[in-house]
Amino acid sequence: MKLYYSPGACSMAVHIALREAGLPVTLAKVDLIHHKLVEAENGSDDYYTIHPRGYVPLLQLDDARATAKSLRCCSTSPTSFPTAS
Ligand SMILES: N[C@@H](CCC(=O)N[C@@H](CS)C(=O)NCC(=O)O)C(=O)O
Repeated sequence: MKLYYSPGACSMAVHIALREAGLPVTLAKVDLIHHKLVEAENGSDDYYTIHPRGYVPLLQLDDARATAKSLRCCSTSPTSFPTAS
């Protein structure tokens, strides 16, 4: 799974919860001032193409399901996430 995060933002709680749970996670850092990915993906650094509101956290599972709700990321099993749309 991949966590889009920004240092000092509320994504930190999700990051801590995932680490505490021992779940494997890839991190993608987001510049929240400019809503840009620090490392471009698929040739683009525009974070709005990944999250239309430009918010973190965004947790993507390997099957493309995702959630952008911190509480859901922390309290719900990743296997029950809704399908991203
Ligand atoms: N409802 C979201 C809130 C997400 C949120 O407000 N994230 C803030 C950082 S703590 C953000 O990404 N702000 C970017 C912006 O306002 O452009 C959640 O449950 O985590």
